[in-house]
Amino acid sequence: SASNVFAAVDIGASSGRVILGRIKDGSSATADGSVELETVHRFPNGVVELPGGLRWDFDALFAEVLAGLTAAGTAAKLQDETITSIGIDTWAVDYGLVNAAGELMAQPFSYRDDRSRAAVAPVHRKLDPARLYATTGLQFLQFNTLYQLATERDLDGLQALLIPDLIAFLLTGQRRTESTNASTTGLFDAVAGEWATEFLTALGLPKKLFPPLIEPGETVGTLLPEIATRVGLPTGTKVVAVGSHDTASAVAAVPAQDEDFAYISSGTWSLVGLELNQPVLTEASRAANFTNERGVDGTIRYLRNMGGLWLLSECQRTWGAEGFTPELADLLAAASALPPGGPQINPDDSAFIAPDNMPHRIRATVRHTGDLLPDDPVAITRCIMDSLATGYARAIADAERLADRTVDVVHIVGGGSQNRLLCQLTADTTGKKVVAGPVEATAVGNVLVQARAAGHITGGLTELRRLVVSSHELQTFTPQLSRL
Ligand code: ADP
Ligand code: LRH
Repeated sequence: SASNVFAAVDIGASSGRVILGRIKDGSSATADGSVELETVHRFPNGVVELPGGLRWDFDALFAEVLAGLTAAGTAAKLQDETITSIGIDTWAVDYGLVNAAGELMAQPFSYRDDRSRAAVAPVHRKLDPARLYATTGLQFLQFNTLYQLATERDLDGLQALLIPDLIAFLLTGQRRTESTNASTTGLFDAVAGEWATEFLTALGLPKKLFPPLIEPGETVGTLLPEIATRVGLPTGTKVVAVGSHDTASAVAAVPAQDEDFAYISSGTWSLVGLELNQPVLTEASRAANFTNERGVDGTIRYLRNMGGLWLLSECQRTWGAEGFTPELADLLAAASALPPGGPQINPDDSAFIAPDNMPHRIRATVRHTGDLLPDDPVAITRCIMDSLATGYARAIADAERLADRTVDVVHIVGGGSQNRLLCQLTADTTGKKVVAGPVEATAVGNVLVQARAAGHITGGLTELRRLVVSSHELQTFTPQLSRL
């Protein structure tokens, strides 16, 4: 029974999965190592309208995690294998409040809930945005954790556990804050790699609101006996910290080799940027709304958090409610056939954050600019793709300028890497080669960090990425000048 098998729990805003990752010949000496994925459990996710706001159905998600781990154990047993460890990643910024007894006080709010918007001005009166940026390097988004926390009434005796940390806590009983995700709170010092305690104090937040930091690769703990029994895994099974911010895991698995690359993690959101060794904390960077999030191995994910395929999935939800349910592939094929040069929107418009009749809001925004977008799903789909591709090109050009870099290739990973129209338009708007895939980069990054912690891989991100390249079929798109 080999111990080269790892379970990745990866929950995005639109869906979650539990994946078994197997490392074959991963030592850096062998060039032909590989990482193979087996998806053992999949489930939908989305915000739910509950009394008091937009929240995540965390109890349901945790039940899916347990079901997924059970399925993982069963799949491993079938191959006479033992799962070495479990890694967890989810979307960033959101948290659950837990009391001293370890009880979750309420289902966690979603960052799409509007309540944090009103907290922005009061927070900025206490902490000037320029000062916040100079320390945290975090792009302003109205839902960053610090604004959400500013809406809480009474935090006495409570701790805030970011979503992956909350899952790890329920599995192991151990409270930690994984550092890549901590970097999305607005309360984390990007240079020191520590909590910016002075900001917690300035906002009147308890000093110990968050549990101590843990780095990707360190062990959180082992499964609680009752959990191990419930999912049928050995009690000694470890939970290992990975890049628990899904974007950190995705970037760790970008199949880049030696080239200067940009990446786009394309899913519900589009995370567009560069990997750097040092944060860029300049006023120009702040003005351009670039973030310096922490990556695996202390790297900086210098990126812009842009609107993403939420724009399309929300349209699909509205059309579905109206009885129009085309296959995504058909919709994209029809949109590809439309001529270029149609109307565009700003995907970052805060008007698009909440879930509510997206086609109408997109058309209203276009009308506002004096243009016209027909009430036609194909035209609306094309408008979204053109707008995203334009935004991607602008973000990459801005990142190159602000970080003083030039990139040769753009890697697109995540669900959006399957969208050929979007990939081609991105090649056209950037004028750069686009390499698409892997779709499951996040789970791959999650598995690779665990495998390295277990000693199956040695080296840094370059060595991890070598395994991604050798294990995945990637698609290349070259700029077509005729489309410009
Ligand atoms: P998240 O992690 O934010 O939940 P994903 O990375 O799973 O998001 O990406 C989901 C998106 O990927 C969907 O909204 C959809 O637009 C896109 N997608 C999924 N499957 C396909 C496909 N077969 N072709 C084109 N796009 C796809
Ligand atoms: C993508 C993501 C992104 C965050 C957003 C809240 O899933 O983690 O990096 O900014 O969700």
